Amino acid sequence: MTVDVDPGVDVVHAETTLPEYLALMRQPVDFRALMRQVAFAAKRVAAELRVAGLRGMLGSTGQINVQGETVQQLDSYANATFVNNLLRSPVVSDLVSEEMPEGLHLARHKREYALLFDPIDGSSNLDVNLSIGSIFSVRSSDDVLTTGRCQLAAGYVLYGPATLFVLAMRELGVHFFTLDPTIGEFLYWRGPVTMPEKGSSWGANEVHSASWSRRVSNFVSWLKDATPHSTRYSGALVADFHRILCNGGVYMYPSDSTYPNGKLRLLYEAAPLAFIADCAGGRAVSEEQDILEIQPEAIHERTPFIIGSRTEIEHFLPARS
Ligand code: AFP
Repeated sequence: MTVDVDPGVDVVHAETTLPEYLALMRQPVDFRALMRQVAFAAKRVAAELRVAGLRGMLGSTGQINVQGETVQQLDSYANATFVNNLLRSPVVSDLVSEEMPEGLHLARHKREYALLFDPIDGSSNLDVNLSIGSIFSVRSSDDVLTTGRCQLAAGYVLYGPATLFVLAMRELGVHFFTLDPTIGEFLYWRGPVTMPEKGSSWGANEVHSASWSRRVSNFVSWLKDATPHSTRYSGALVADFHRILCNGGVYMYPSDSTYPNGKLRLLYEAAPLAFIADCAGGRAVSEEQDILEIQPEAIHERTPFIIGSRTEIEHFLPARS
């Protein structure tokens, strides 16, 4: 298999590894080093997930995290794996994780990258052996609390039947790499990926529908009745977003009476996926504004989140006069 790349750039082929791809695309050496550490952590997590049940690694630690949620043993394992690998990288000077109450500032000779991440997204799927993910956002260390437009790159790892590394970079778009576990490498699979203009599925946790805003409820009626979209909701944002990235459609976690500010975390869930959607031609909004325009005030803040194909998201947005 060969894929089209810019003229003058060596050809990317089926055996191209993630580090080789980034080198071919002339990405900065320090960014390549950072991605190597992220990919290494993801490979460790993927390997652990395959045998976690056999090793007694399922179930909770008995602790509650900064979000007030029960910490699963694998949340804790994955967080430690990401942190320990990133601590080894001299190019990372700040770390923000869903599982850590405070950000970590590392003593480095220069401030360079910040990595903001959710080590395991969709933890309730762990004990039932369903798909989960890891989400990450790369920023300059000086830009941790700035809008999502300032992200330098973003991506996620989807631990499904195959383990996929999805990476979005503004100038290169969104590309997929598949882990070949027999050689322990993420190999180039496809890209640049574009999200279909319109899809045929939508997903949300409808138990909260009674307290959705009228605008959200009207939008859902339109999705269900006017342009029939099937329901798809797995309990793992990465898995649900990946379906939409590939096939189009909508995922939403709007505000409701349980989560008046939305459930999802802006910096390491909503903003990176919004950046990926934007690079692929899709869109993400809170109920008020574009996710990429929100000015964060705290590392763990939440936001209502509606993401998907342009046709559907633009239907949700209020008509401009
Ligand atoms: P965590 O496992 O990181 O806490 O994330 C789960 C999640 O934020 C997202 O992945 C799901 O789409 C959403 O929560 C599911 O929430 P409900 O169980 O309330 O539907």
